[in-house]
Amino acid sequence: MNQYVVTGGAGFIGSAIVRSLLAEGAGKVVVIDNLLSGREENLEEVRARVELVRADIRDYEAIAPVIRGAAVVFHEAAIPSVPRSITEPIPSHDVNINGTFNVLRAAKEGGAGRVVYAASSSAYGDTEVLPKVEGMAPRPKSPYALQKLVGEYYGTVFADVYGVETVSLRYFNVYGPRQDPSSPYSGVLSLFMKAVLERTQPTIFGDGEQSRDFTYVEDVAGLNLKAARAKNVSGKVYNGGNGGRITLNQAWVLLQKIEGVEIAAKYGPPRAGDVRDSQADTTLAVRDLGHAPRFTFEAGMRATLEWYRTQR
Ligand code: UD2
Repeated sequence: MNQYVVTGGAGFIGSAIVRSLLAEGAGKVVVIDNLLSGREENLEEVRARVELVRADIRDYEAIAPVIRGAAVVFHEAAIPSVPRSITEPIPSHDVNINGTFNVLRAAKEGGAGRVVYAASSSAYGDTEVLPKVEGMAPRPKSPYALQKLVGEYYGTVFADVYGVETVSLRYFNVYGPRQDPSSPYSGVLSLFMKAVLERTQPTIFGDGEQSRDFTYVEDVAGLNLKAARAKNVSGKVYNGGNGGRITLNQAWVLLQKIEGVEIAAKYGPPRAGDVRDSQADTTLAVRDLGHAPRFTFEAGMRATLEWYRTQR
Protein backbone atom coordinates (compact mmCIF):
# COMPACT_ATOMS: atom_id res chain seq x y z
CA MET A 1 0.00 0.00 0.00
CA ASN A 2 1.21 3.48 -0.83
CA GLN A 3 0.67 5.69 2.15
CA TYR A 4 1.27 9.04 0.45
CA VAL A 5 1.01 9.73 -3.25
CA VAL A 6 1.91 13.10 -4.73
CA THR A 7 0.87 13.72 -8.34
CA GLY A 8 3.20 16.27 -9.89
CA GLY A 9 5.59 15.37 -7.09
CA ALA A 10 8.67 16.19 -9.18
CA GLY A 11 7.39 19.71 -9.74
CA PHE A 12 7.99 22.92 -7.85
CA ILE A 13 5.14 22.65 -5.34
CA GLY A 14 4.78 18.86 -5.41
CA SER A 15 8.43 18.29 -4.52
CA ALA A 16 8.10 20.69 -1.57
CA ILE A 17 5.19 18.59 -0.30
CA VAL A 18 7.28 15.43 -0.73
CA ARG A 19 10.12 16.94 1.32
CA SER A 20 7.71 18.08 4.03
CA LEU A 21 6.10 14.64 4.26
CA LEU A 22 9.48 12.98 4.64
CA ALA A 23 10.64 15.59 7.16
CA GLU A 24 7.53 14.88 9.22
CA GLY A 25 8.27 11.18 9.38
CA ALA A 26 6.75 9.56 6.30
CA GLY A 27 8.85 6.50 5.51
CA LYS A 28 8.31 6.64 1.78
CA VAL A 29 6.44 8.83 -0.69
CA VAL A 30 5.23 7.78 -4.12
CA VAL A 31 5.38 10.40 -6.85
CA ILE A 32 3.37 10.29 -10.06
CA ASP A 33 4.89 12.64 -12.63
CA ASN A 34 5.20 12.64 -16.42
CA LEU A 35 8.35 14.82 -16.08
CA LEU A 36 7.01 17.27 -18.63
CA SER A 37 7.65 20.24 -16.39
CA GLY A 38 8.65 18.27 -13.29
CA ARG A 39 12.33 17.40 -12.87
CA GLU A 40 13.91 14.50 -11.02
CA GLU A 41 16.54 16.94 -9.68
CA ASN A 42 13.79 18.60 -7.65
CA LEU A 43 13.79 15.44 -5.53
CA GLU A 44 17.55 15.16 -5.31
CA GLU A 45 18.09 15.21 -1.53
CA VAL A 46 15.24 12.78 -0.88
CA ARG A 47 15.49 10.58 -3.97
CA ALA A 48 16.27 7.40 -2.00
CA ARG A 49 12.99 7.65 -0.11
CA VAL A 50 10.85 8.46 -3.14
CA GLU A 51 9.35 6.02 -5.59
CA LEU A 52 8.97 7.88 -8.85
CA VAL A 53 6.31 6.51 -11.18
CA ARG A 54 6.63 8.14 -14.57
CA ALA A 55 3.02 8.37 -15.66
CA ASP A 56 0.61 10.94 -17.00
CA ILE A 57 -2.61 11.68 -15.11
CA ARG A 58 -4.45 11.55 -18.44
CA ASP A 59 -3.74 7.80 -18.40
CA TYR A 60 -6.18 6.30 -15.90
CA GLU A 61 -4.88 2.74 -16.22
CA ALA A 62 -1.34 3.88 -15.41
CA ILE A 63 -2.22 5.88 -12.31
CA ALA A 64 -5.05 3.83 -10.77
CA PRO A 65 -2.83 1.05 -9.35
CA VAL A 66 -0.49 3.62 -7.81
CA ILE A 67 -3.31 5.49 -6.09
CA ARG A 68 -5.07 2.32 -4.89
CA GLY A 69 -5.24 2.20 -1.10
CA ALA A 70 -3.28 5.43 -0.53
CA ALA A 71 -3.95 7.18 2.76
CA VAL A 72 -3.62 10.61 1.16
CA VAL A 73 -3.21 11.73 -2.44
CA PHE A 74 -1.85 15.25 -2.91
CA HIS A 75 -2.95 16.21 -6.39
CA GLU A 76 -0.50 18.81 -7.71
CA ALA A 77 -0.07 17.66 -11.33
CA ALA A 78 -1.39 20.31 -13.68
CA ILE A 79 -0.57 22.53 -16.60
CA PRO A 80 -0.50 25.91 -14.87
CA SER A 81 -0.49 29.41 -16.31
CA VAL A 82 -3.33 31.67 -17.34
CA PRO A 83 -1.71 32.71 -20.67
CA ARG A 84 -0.73 29.14 -21.57
CA SER A 85 -4.36 28.06 -21.12
CA ILE A 86 -5.37 30.79 -23.56
CA THR A 87 -2.82 29.86 -26.24
CA GLU A 88 -2.98 26.08 -25.62
CA PRO A 89 -6.46 25.36 -24.27
CA ILE A 90 -6.64 21.69 -25.30
CA PRO A 91 -3.76 20.19 -23.29
CA SER A 92 -4.56 22.38 -20.32
CA HIS A 93 -8.19 21.27 -20.42
CA ASP A 94 -7.18 17.62 -20.73
CA VAL A 95 -4.72 17.65 -17.88
CA ASN A 96 -6.47 20.02 -15.50
CA ILE A 97 -10.01 18.68 -15.91
CA ASN A 98 -9.80 15.15 -17.31
CA GLY A 99 -6.61 14.38 -15.39
CA THR A 100 -8.16 15.58 -12.15
CA PHE A 101 -11.23 13.47 -12.84
CA ASN A 102 -8.95 10.45 -13.30
CA VAL A 103 -7.21 11.09 -9.98
CA LEU A 104 -10.54 11.40 -8.16
CA ARG A 105 -11.92 8.33 -9.89
CA ALA A 106 -8.80 6.33 -9.01
CA ALA A 107 -9.16 7.50 -5.38
CA LYS A 108 -12.79 6.39 -5.32
CA GLU A 109 -12.24 3.02 -7.04
CA GLY A 110 -9.09 2.33 -5.04
CA GLY A 111 -10.46 3.34 -1.65
CA ALA A 112 -7.94 6.12 -1.04
CA GLY A 113 -8.36 7.95 2.25
CA ARG A 114 -8.28 11.55 1.10
CA VAL A 115 -7.44 13.73 -1.87
CA VAL A 116 -5.93 17.16 -1.18
CA TYR A 117 -6.31 19.19 -4.36
CA ALA A 118 -4.24 22.10 -5.63
CA ALA A 119 -6.94 24.61 -6.52
CA SER A 120 -6.26 28.19 -7.58
CA SER A 121 -7.09 31.69 -6.42
CA SER A 122 -7.69 32.47 -10.09
CA ALA A 123 -11.16 30.95 -9.62
CA TYR A 124 -12.30 34.20 -7.96
CA GLY A 125 -11.57 36.41 -10.95
CA ASP A 126 -12.08 40.11 -10.23
CA THR A 127 -14.14 40.52 -7.09
CA GLU A 128 -15.64 43.78 -5.92
CA VAL A 129 -14.09 43.45 -2.47
CA LEU A 130 -10.82 42.29 -0.99
CA PRO A 131 -9.75 40.08 0.64
CA LYS A 132 -11.35 37.20 -1.20
CA VAL A 133 -13.50 34.89 0.89
CA GLU A 134 -14.34 31.30 -0.01
CA GLY A 135 -18.09 32.03 -0.07
CA MET A 136 -17.79 34.59 -2.88
CA ALA A 137 -19.24 33.61 -6.25
CA PRO A 138 -16.40 32.47 -8.52
CA ARG A 139 -15.87 34.43 -11.73
CA PRO A 140 -13.13 32.65 -13.70
CA LYS A 141 -11.58 34.85 -16.39
CA SER A 142 -9.45 32.30 -18.25
CA PRO A 143 -9.59 28.64 -19.29
CA TYR A 144 -7.05 27.87 -16.55
CA ALA A 145 -9.16 29.52 -13.85
CA LEU A 146 -12.24 27.65 -15.01
CA GLN A 147 -10.39 24.32 -15.22
CA LYS A 148 -9.07 24.67 -11.67
CA LEU A 149 -12.57 25.56 -10.47
CA VAL A 150 -14.04 22.49 -12.18
CA GLY A 151 -11.50 20.37 -10.30
CA GLU A 152 -12.76 21.81 -7.02
CA TYR A 153 -16.36 21.20 -7.97
CA TYR A 154 -15.49 17.64 -8.90
CA GLY A 155 -13.79 17.22 -5.54
CA THR A 156 -16.86 18.40 -3.67
CA VAL A 157 -19.18 16.23 -5.77
CA PHE A 158 -16.98 13.15 -5.24
CA ALA A 159 -17.12 13.85 -1.50
CA ASP A 160 -20.91 14.26 -1.54
CA VAL A 161 -21.95 11.44 -3.81
CA TYR A 162 -19.19 8.86 -3.43
CA GLY A 163 -17.92 9.64 0.05
CA VAL A 164 -14.34 10.24 -1.14
CA GLU A 165 -12.73 12.67 1.31
CA THR A 166 -11.51 15.71 -0.59
CA VAL A 167 -10.12 19.10 0.41
CA SER A 168 -9.33 21.89 -2.05
CA LEU A 169 -6.67 24.49 -1.32
CA ARG A 170 -6.84 27.63 -3.42
CA TYR A 171 -3.20 28.59 -3.81
CA PHE A 172 -2.36 32.27 -4.07
CA ASN A 173 0.64 32.80 -6.38
CA VAL A 174 3.12 30.39 -4.88
CA TYR A 175 6.81 31.26 -5.24
CA GLY A 176 10.10 29.98 -3.89
CA PRO A 177 13.10 27.78 -4.66
CA ARG A 178 12.76 25.42 -7.64
CA GLN A 179 10.15 27.45 -9.48
CA ASP A 180 11.28 27.15 -13.09
CA PRO A 181 12.04 30.55 -14.62
CA SER A 182 12.81 29.23 -18.10
CA SER A 183 9.47 29.75 -19.84
CA PRO A 184 7.52 32.89 -20.72
CA TYR A 185 4.70 31.20 -18.78
CA SER A 186 6.79 31.00 -15.59
CA GLY A 187 5.59 32.64 -12.40
CA VAL A 188 6.41 36.34 -12.35
CA LEU A 189 8.69 36.24 -9.29
CA SER A 190 10.85 33.51 -10.79
CA LEU A 191 11.27 35.74 -13.85
CA PHE A 192 12.08 38.72 -11.62
CA MET A 193 14.73 36.66 -9.78
CA LYS A 194 16.35 35.62 -13.04
CA ALA A 195 16.33 39.22 -14.29
CA VAL A 196 17.86 40.70 -11.15
CA LEU A 197 20.66 38.11 -11.08
CA GLU A 198 21.37 38.52 -14.80
CA ARG A 199 21.10 42.31 -14.51
CA THR A 200 18.45 42.43 -17.23
CA GLN A 201 15.16 44.29 -17.35
CA PRO A 202 12.06 42.31 -16.43
CA THR A 203 8.87 42.95 -18.37
CA ILE A 204 5.84 44.04 -16.41
CA PHE A 205 2.50 43.54 -18.17
CA GLY A 206 0.23 46.52 -17.62
CA ASP A 207 0.99 49.31 -15.16
CA GLY A 208 2.47 47.01 -12.51
CA GLU A 209 -0.11 48.12 -9.98
CA GLN A 210 -1.87 44.75 -10.08
CA SER A 211 -1.38 42.96 -6.77
CA ARG A 212 -0.89 39.41 -5.60
CA ASP A 213 -0.89 37.57 -2.26
CA PHE A 214 2.43 35.86 -2.99
CA THR A 215 2.79 32.74 -0.85
CA TYR A 216 6.05 31.00 -0.03
CA VAL A 217 6.21 27.39 -1.20
CA GLU A 218 7.11 25.93 2.21
CA ASP A 219 4.05 27.54 3.73
CA VAL A 220 1.92 25.93 1.05
CA ALA A 221 3.52 22.55 1.68
CA GLY A 222 2.83 22.96 5.40
CA LEU A 223 -0.79 23.77 4.68
CA ASN A 224 -1.12 20.63 2.57
CA LEU A 225 0.04 18.47 5.46
CA LYS A 226 -2.44 20.16 7.75
CA ALA A 227 -5.24 19.67 5.24
CA ALA A 228 -4.33 15.98 5.07
CA ARG A 229 -4.89 15.61 8.81
CA ALA A 230 -7.77 18.00 9.57
CA LYS A 231 -11.11 16.61 10.70
CA ASN A 232 -14.56 17.43 9.30
CA VAL A 233 -13.31 19.23 6.22
CA SER A 234 -14.31 16.86 3.45
CA GLY A 235 -15.69 18.49 0.33
CA LYS A 236 -14.55 21.92 1.47
CA VAL A 237 -12.52 24.64 -0.22
CA TYR A 238 -9.94 26.82 1.56
CA ASN A 239 -7.78 29.78 0.65
CA GLY A 240 -4.09 28.99 0.93
CA GLY A 241 -2.67 32.52 0.93
CA ASN A 242 -1.01 34.82 3.44
CA GLY A 243 -3.63 37.51 3.69
CA GLY A 244 -1.46 40.34 2.32
CA ARG A 245 -0.95 41.77 -1.13
CA ILE A 246 1.99 43.28 -2.97
CA THR A 247 1.97 45.05 -6.32
CA LEU A 248 4.38 43.95 -9.04
CA ASN A 249 6.03 47.37 -8.89
CA GLN A 250 6.59 46.94 -5.14
CA ALA A 251 7.97 43.43 -5.63
CA TRP A 252 10.48 44.63 -8.22
CA VAL A 253 11.55 47.56 -6.02
CA LEU A 254 12.12 45.20 -3.08
CA LEU A 255 14.14 42.79 -5.16
CA GLN A 256 16.41 45.57 -6.44
CA LYS A 257 16.90 46.73 -2.86
CA ILE A 258 17.81 43.24 -1.65
CA GLU A 259 20.27 42.79 -4.49
CA GLY A 260 21.59 46.35 -4.30
CA VAL A 261 21.02 47.20 -7.96
CA GLU A 262 18.93 49.67 -9.94
CA ILE A 263 17.31 48.31 -13.09
CA ALA A 264 14.21 49.90 -14.56
CA ALA A 265 11.53 47.42 -15.59
CA LYS A 266 10.09 47.44 -19.12
CA TYR A 267 6.34 47.78 -19.39
CA GLY A 268 4.22 45.87 -21.91
CA PRO A 269 0.52 45.62 -22.66
CA PRO A 270 -1.74 44.07 -20.01
CA ARG A 271 -2.16 40.30 -20.28
CA ALA A 272 -5.47 38.74 -21.37
CA GLY A 273 -7.30 36.88 -18.61
CA ASP A 274 -5.27 38.62 -15.87
CA VAL A 275 -6.86 39.21 -12.49
CA ARG A 276 -6.25 42.73 -11.18
CA ASP A 277 -5.93 42.18 -7.44
CA SER A 278 -5.59 39.07 -5.36
CA GLN A 279 -5.60 38.75 -1.59
CA ALA A 280 -6.75 35.85 0.56
CA ASP A 281 -8.98 35.95 3.57
CA THR A 282 -7.33 33.20 5.62
CA THR A 283 -9.91 33.02 8.43
CA LEU A 284 -11.37 29.67 7.41
CA ALA A 285 -8.02 28.03 6.69
CA VAL A 286 -6.67 29.18 10.05
CA ARG A 287 -9.77 28.03 11.92
CA ASP A 288 -10.36 24.64 10.28
CA LEU A 289 -6.88 23.60 9.13
CA GLY A 290 -4.58 25.46 11.52
CA HIS A 291 -2.97 27.35 8.61
CA ALA A 292 0.04 29.27 9.94
CA PRO A 293 2.26 30.77 7.24
CA ARG A 294 5.73 31.55 8.58
CA PHE A 295 7.38 33.54 5.81
CA THR A 296 6.97 37.28 5.39
CA PHE A 297 7.24 38.39 1.78
CA GLU A 298 10.72 39.79 2.31
CA ALA A 299 11.98 36.66 4.10
CA GLY A 300 10.60 34.46 1.32
CA MET A 301 12.10 36.68 -1.37
CA ARG A 302 15.52 36.62 0.29
CA ALA A 303 15.51 32.83 0.68
CA THR A 304 14.35 32.39 -2.90
CA LEU A 305 16.94 34.75 -4.34
CA GLU A 306 19.72 32.90 -2.49
CA TRP A 307 18.53 29.63 -3.97
CA TYR A 308 18.53 31.03 -7.52
CA ARG A 309 22.04 32.38 -6.89
CA THR A 310 23.28 28.90 -6.02
CA GLN A 311 21.84 27.57 -9.27
CA ARG A 312 23.84 29.88 -11.49
C1 UD2 B 1 -2.49 32.57 -11.44
C2 UD2 B 1 -3.14 32.41 -10.06
C3 UD2 B 1 -2.19 31.64 -9.15
C4 UD2 B 1 -1.76 30.30 -9.77
C5 UD2 B 1 -1.11 30.61 -11.11
C6 UD2 B 1 -0.64 29.38 -11.85
C7 UD2 B 1 -4.37 34.54 -9.88
C8 UD2 B 1 -4.55 35.80 -9.12
N1 UD2 B 1 -3.38 33.72 -9.47
O1 UD2 B 1 -1.35 33.36 -11.27
O2 UD2 B 1 -2.82 31.39 -7.90
O3 UD2 B 1 -2.85 29.44 -9.90
O4 UD2 B 1 -2.06 31.31 -11.95
O5 UD2 B 1 -0.10 29.71 -13.08
O6 UD2 B 1 -5.09 34.27 -10.82
N2 UD2 B 1 3.54 39.23 -15.21
C9 UD2 B 1 4.39 40.26 -15.62
N3 UD2 B 1 5.53 39.91 -16.27
C10 UD2 B 1 5.87 38.62 -16.54
C11 UD2 B 1 5.00 37.60 -16.12
C12 UD2 B 1 3.84 37.95 -15.47
O7 UD2 B 1 4.12 41.43 -15.41
O8 UD2 B 1 6.92 38.40 -17.15
C13 UD2 B 1 2.33 39.62 -14.48
C14 UD2 B 1 1.06 38.98 -14.97
O9 UD2 B 1 0.48 39.74 -16.02
C15 UD2 B 1 0.23 39.00 -13.70
C16 UD2 B 1 1.26 38.81 -12.57
O10 UD2 B 1 2.50 39.16 -13.15
O11 UD2 B 1 -0.42 40.25 -13.53
C17 UD2 B 1 1.35 37.40 -12.06
O12 UD2 B 1 1.45 36.54 -13.16
P1 UD2 B 1 1.82 34.99 -12.97
O13 UD2 B 1 1.80 34.36 -14.32
O14 UD2 B 1 3.03 34.87 -12.14
O15 UD2 B 1 0.63 34.45 -12.08
P2 UD2 B 1 -0.99 34.65 -12.13
O16 UD2 B 1 -1.33 35.84 -11.30
O17 UD2 B 1 -1.50 34.54 -13.50
